[in-house]
Amino acid sequence: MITKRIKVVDSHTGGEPTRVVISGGPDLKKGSLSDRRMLFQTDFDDFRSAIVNEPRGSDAMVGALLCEPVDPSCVAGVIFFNNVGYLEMCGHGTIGLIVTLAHIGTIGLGTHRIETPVGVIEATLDGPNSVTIRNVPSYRIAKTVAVEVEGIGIICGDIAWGGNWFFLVNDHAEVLHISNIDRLIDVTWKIRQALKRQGITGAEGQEIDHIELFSQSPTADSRNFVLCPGKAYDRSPCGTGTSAKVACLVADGKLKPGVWYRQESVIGSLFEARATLDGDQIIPEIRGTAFVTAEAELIITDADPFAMGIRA
Ligand code: PYC
Repeated sequence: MITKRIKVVDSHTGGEPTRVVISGGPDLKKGSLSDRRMLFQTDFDDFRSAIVNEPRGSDAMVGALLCEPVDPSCVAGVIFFNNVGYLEMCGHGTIGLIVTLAHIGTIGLGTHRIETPVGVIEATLDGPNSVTIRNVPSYRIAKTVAVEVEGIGIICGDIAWGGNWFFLVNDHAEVLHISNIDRLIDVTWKIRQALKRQGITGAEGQEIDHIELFSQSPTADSRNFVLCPGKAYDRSPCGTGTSAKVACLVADGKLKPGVWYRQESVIGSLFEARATLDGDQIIPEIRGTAFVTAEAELIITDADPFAMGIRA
C-alpha cells in the first residue's frame, strides 16, 4: 500500500476557506509560474481534487500550492485552485496565504512579494491577522452589456478583470442575504450560462467564470454576492471581484483613487479597497483579515476508493 502525506495549513478570510499546501505537493519543475500551473493541470489534476474536494475538502475550499518563486525578490510563489480547476489569482486566498506564512514563521510584519501565474503582487502583513494586498492591474472592458437570461429576461452588467474575469450586475431583483443563497446561485449560474451561450467573453475570448451581484448595505458602501467557477459562492467579498468593482467605479468617476471603499459579502464579512494609479493603470489595494483554523497532515492511500476526491 502506498501512502502519501501532505502538510497543509487551513485558514479562512472573511469566512472563505483557503488550504495552503506546505509540503508533499507535485514536482512542477522550475518553469514560470504559468508553465507550472499548466503542468499541474495536465499531469497532476488528481492532486488538486484530492486536496480541495470532498471527503477532505468542500466546494468552497480554495487550495494554494506553495512554490519556489522564479523571481528572487519574492518570498513565495503560489498556484491557486478550486473544486473544478485553477484560478489566475485569488484575493482572499492571498490574504489567507500571508497569514499562514506568518503562522509557520516564514514572514513577519511588513511587505512581501508573491509570484502568481498572472504576475507578482505585493502583500503587507499589517498585524497578526490583517493583510493588505496590492493586486494586479484591474480594468473594465465593457459597460452595460445586455444578456438574455433564461427564465429571467435581460440582465445588464459590466465586464471587468481583477485577476479573474467578472460580470458585474448592479441592476437586478435579487435579495443579497444568506437566507437566499440557493436562489442567488441559481440566478448567477443562469447568467454565466447565458454569457457563454451568447459568446460574451473576456478580452481574449476567456470564459467569464465569476458572476457578481451588488446591492446597497446599511453598514458598508455595497454588499455583493459572488458566484465562483465551480458553483460555490464566495463567503468573503472576493478580492479579485472587489478589484474588478474598484476598476468599474473609477472608470465611472464614482471612486477617486486613494479613497477607501467598503465592500461587504453576502455573509456580512468586509474588505476595504482603494484604487492606486501606476501611470494610467488601476492597481487595487484590498485589505482583509484571515485566521488560521487548522494545521494538518492529509493522508492519501491507494487503498481508498475516494483517495483523489469526489468529482463529477
Ligand atoms: O478572493 O479573489 C478572491 C476569490 C476568487 C475566488 C474565490 N475568492
